[in-house]
Parts: sequence; structure tokens; C-alpha cells
Amino acid sequence: MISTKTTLAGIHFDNCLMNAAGVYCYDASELNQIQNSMAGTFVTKTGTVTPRTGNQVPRYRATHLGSINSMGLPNKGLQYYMDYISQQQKAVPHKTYFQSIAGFNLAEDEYLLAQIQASDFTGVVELNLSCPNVPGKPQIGYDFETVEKILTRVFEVYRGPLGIKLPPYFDIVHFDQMATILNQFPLAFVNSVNSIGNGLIIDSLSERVTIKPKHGFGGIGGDYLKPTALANVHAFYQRLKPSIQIIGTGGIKSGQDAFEHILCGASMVQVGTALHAEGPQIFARLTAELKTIMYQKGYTTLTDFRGKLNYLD
Ligand code: RRO
Repeated sequence: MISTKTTLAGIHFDNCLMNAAGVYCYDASELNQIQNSMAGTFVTKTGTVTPRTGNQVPRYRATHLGSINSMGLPNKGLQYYMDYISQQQKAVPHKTYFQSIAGFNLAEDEYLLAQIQASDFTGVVELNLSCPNVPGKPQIGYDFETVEKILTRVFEVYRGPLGIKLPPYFDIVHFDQMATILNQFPLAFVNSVNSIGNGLIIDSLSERVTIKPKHGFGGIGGDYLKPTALANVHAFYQRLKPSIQIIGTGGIKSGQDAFEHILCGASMVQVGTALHAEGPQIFARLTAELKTIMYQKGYTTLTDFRGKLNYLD
């Protein structure tokens, strides 16, 4: 029997495929669709202290190679997602769910984590350190000192399984420096990567940008992102202590893409741009395609090939 089940933070998931935060997770109607799909679980839209409407539309555009977005963190507020997860924990108790969160400063991070700690939440927290789209707010993941400061405080106040969503890095020294910081903490996982921040996709016919916020600048996902995502997954897989697992996100639209992320070291894989394009039935297709590749290669579990990327020397 070929299986795509996985374990993360000591928790079992029937399938390693799930949505990426921001796609099909804004409200109960979208989350229900992921719940009713082949996805192993769901992550919510990143929840903030209070609800946000986000940036002006149009704020998402797909192309044949991927997507650009400047959503600006539209979300219903942490409490909404906590209530939804609480319901799901009761309705479907054999599954474990991910709550994505982001504060706008350390005090807000502490507040969000205190709310979760005080609730009946039994899931996994994904702290988003990489939103590229809030005007005037730089991506925390590129400020190494602040990352260390935040994680120091996070693990003083929060006891449950928690990981972080990181932006892509593009320099070997940055992989080394970030891994040295992350290895100091009892992180359950690192999710690599968020979108490539502040790209620009233009329409040459109209000579215009394609999304309205920030004069068209936005986070890039899809095919454009996959090689960068694979590099980040593998770089952190090589450098992080074994107790910090990797979630691979970026450019997954086929079973082969998921296979490659796992080969680079991912224990779980998330689908963003392709899920937006194809809808939650994509999880059945991706699972079947991944199983076909595993069958052809004689693999029965993800551990048969996870992280076993070969080099040319
Ligand atoms: O809402 C967004 O604009 C957004 C977020 Br929070 C994020 O983490 N990554 C992204 O591409 N868009």
C-alpha cells in the first residue's frame, strides 16, 4: 500500500498535502471546502488581533506561470478562526489543524499567543514572519535580530507546537545565519517559503501594472517561485536540527512538484497558487500523481525518499 501520510510535531496527518495560508482559508465557507477535500488538514488565513479588510482590489492576478498578490492581510481576526477550529476539533476530532497568526509588533504576537494558550486549541500554530504586502511594514524574516527577539519571547509565553513561515532567502550566508538563530529554539517546523516579495507583473498591451495596491508591486507565487522554494527547503533541511521539520511551499501544481519538495526535505507540502486556480479538487489529483511517482520508483512511504536528494559529486 502506497501512502502519503506524514507526521509533523509528533502529530499524524493522513495526507502530506494541504492548502497554503491565504488560499481557500478566509472564512468558514472556504475552509469547509478544504475540510471536505483530500487535503490532510488546513491552515487558516493569517489571523490578526482585529479583523482587516486588506488592500484595494484588484489585488490578486494569475498568469500562465504563477501569480502576484498584494492582499494586505485581509482576515476575520484571530477569534473567528479559533471559533472555527474549535468547531472542527469537535466535529472531526481525528484531524489536527493549523492556525496562522501575525502580530504587528511583539506585544501583539504575545497577545495572540496568550489568546490561543487560554483556549481549547489543540492544533499547531504557524507564526507568519513574512507578509510582504502591508504598506510601511517590512518583512520581519529579513530582519534577523528581530526574528531572534520575537522567538525568544514567543517560547517564553507559548507552550504548544509552533513553527514559522519564512520569506525566501537568496544567499548562502543568509541560510547559515538564519539557521543558527532558528536552531536555538524549540520550533516544531519552518515553512519555506512565502511569496517572493515585491515583484512586478505588467501588461504590455495596456502598459499598466496588473494589481492596484503599491503601484502594482506584490508577492510572486507559482512556477516563478518553485526553484527558489526548493532551494530554501533543502538549505534549511541541511542546516536545521532534526527536531525542526520543514513544510515545503512554493510552485506545487503537480505530483512531481510535491515529490521534489519532499526529496528536498519537506515533511508536509502546501499548495497556494495552483489551489487558487484549480480549487480544492486539486488535492485528489496531486495525491494520485504523487502516488503514481512513488509506485514507479518503488517507494511506499514518504520516509523512503524524504531529504534524499542526490548531488553530482
Ligand atoms: O495577505 C497578504 O497580502 C499576504 C500575506 Br499575509 C502573506 O504572508 N503572503 C502573501 O503573499 N500575501
